[in-house]
Amino acid sequence: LFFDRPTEPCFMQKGEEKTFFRMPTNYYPDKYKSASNVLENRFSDGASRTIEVRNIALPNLSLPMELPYNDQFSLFVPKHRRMAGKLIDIFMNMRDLEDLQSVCSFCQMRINPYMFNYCLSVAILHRDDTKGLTIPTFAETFPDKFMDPKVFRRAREVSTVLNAGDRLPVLIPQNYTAAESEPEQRVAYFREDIGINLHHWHWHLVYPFDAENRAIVDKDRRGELFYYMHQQIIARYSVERMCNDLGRPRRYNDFRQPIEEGYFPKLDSQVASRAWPPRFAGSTIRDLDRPVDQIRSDVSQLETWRDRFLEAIENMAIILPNGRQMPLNEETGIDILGNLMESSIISRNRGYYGDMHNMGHVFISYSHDPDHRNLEQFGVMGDSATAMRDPIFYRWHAYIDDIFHLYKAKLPPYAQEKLDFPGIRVSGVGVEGAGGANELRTQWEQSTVELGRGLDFTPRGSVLASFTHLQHDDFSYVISVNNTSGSGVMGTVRLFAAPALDEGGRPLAFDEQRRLMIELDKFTQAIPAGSSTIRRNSLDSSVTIPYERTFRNQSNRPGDPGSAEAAEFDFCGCGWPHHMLIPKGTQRGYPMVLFCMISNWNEDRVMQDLVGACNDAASYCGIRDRKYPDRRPMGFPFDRPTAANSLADFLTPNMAVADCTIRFTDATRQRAARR
Ligand code: CUO
Repeated sequence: LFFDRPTEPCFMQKGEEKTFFRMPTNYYPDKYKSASNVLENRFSDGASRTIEVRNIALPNLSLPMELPYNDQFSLFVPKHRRMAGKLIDIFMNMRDLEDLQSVCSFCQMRINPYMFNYCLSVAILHRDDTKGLTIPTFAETFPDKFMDPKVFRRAREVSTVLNAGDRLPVLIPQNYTAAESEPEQRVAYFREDIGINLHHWHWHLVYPFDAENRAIVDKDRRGELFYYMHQQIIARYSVERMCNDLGRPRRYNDFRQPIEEGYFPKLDSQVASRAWPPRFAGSTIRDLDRPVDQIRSDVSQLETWRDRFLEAIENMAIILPNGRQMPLNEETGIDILGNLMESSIISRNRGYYGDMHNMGHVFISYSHDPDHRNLEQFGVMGDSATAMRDPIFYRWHAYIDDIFHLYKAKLPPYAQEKLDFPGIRVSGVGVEGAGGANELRTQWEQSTVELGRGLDFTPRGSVLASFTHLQHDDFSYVISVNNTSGSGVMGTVRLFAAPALDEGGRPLAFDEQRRLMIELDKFTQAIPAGSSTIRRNSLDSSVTIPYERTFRNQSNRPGDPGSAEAAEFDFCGCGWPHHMLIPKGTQRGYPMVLFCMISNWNEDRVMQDLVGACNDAASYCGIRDRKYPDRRPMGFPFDRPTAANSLADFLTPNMAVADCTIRFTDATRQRAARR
């Protein structure tokens, strides 16, 4: 209930069943204290259930309460990160659920709603006694971070005029942030996709930057996953651009040059009652001096940190706080660099390597008001739920990615025996679906998302918004294998796809193509002796989560009892949205190459128990409370350069490729109510 109606007082009602929280008088915020009796009577009236909130000795909340209730909240701003880290610790340290409930009741009207939601989500995700608790999707709680604010006006109108059952969905326009004359708009469907932005928000929720409880931050191969998940975003976005006659994103590597791309988000913050500031084309990042955010940092600082990374990569060693060098090796180097670069509290030397990636977000997000003279808040780059809307996100991360690749380029190419799986031959791979053999089909699809939860102070009940997103027809991979080892073996099937041609229509150089390889799926497979065929449904991808999990609006809207299915999904919301599994393609048919490798499971496996874990979108998200389920470097076998001149030269017998096309139809279908 703490997630429902985020800025309303915690006198909750769920559907027809009204629940009343009886709070100790001292829990009421000052503005309501004198009226606490009136409020009690008003909200307990007709309640079928009363929850007595335990009166506990409250922890010291002064640090998190420093953020004004009606301000924006950014995980990238160091001060906000510290405040959130403190609040996470408070929530984590409450000795039982009742105490957690008490402190939440106290906090809800005092703590900034964005920060409250974030910290409580992190705590629920990490506390032993809250695992399995269903939390509404962030797009329902704060729909203002995901869609055109005109929608809310219409939704309020609809809610006020009509009863829940009679309300028609409110339409979210498909292209509302720029005109067609802006070339970047061609990929707005990707940048502004609700599911993609939810995935990114969720990823950063699963991997918080700051908390006293180190275990929350210090997760298995966290730094490497930071590198890999964002590398894949850049690869996917690059391919998406290429399908739309745009070049790959240019790295944002010269911090003194203006940023060519502007971005006008057309989002309003319902909490802060402010429009998100735009960034005009040709803006340049400037030295920051914003006492309100406790930020004072010069652009030259970013350059210094960058140079230190380049120096570390040059030397293949980082400098530790005690002045000693720590070598970057094949096993842990990328993880160490990822943690330094992001950075989080597990950075090995924040004093020297700083906070490069996060502060890049901060510099860009304040380029319109670097000294706060206009009292403006950060732009969309300052929030992990909105950053991916802005074209500069991809230019910044393309540069971060490039630095990681500089490092990867210093590692030796994989030797033949690391790639091969003796006795296993993949004789063919292909896809089958509605488009026939090796043709994938895409189109638009119209779906709905629940807004009722995020609309404060309007009549209760469901109100849906319908929006249009990319979708593809489901398909299957068909893989022919020949096992001559004489007995059954276990293998890991790795599926990737990359464009066949560059922007000029020429075959892509292999070194560029490997960096555009997008992971489609990865799974463990028993391979019997002799010839066999593996069929794998695209819906089972280890990269994606199903549509219902991304949005969770069908089974779990306010008023519906949380279904068993919803409970099972609980907090496994991290995962690339399935509807964005494959790029849009083109109407003519966009040529891609599909790649399949079967590697030796004995060299890949991580022995662990996966019962009850969220493990079906592990490729980009890892597995909750477990190790990353693949011992190989993330991105294997394409994460390092090789001597091969072409993909064909690179192949060992346990690999196969197929030419595929993605054909896009410019038509919109309605999403079936449930699938
Ligand atoms: Cu995910 Cu830059 O880290 O946004």
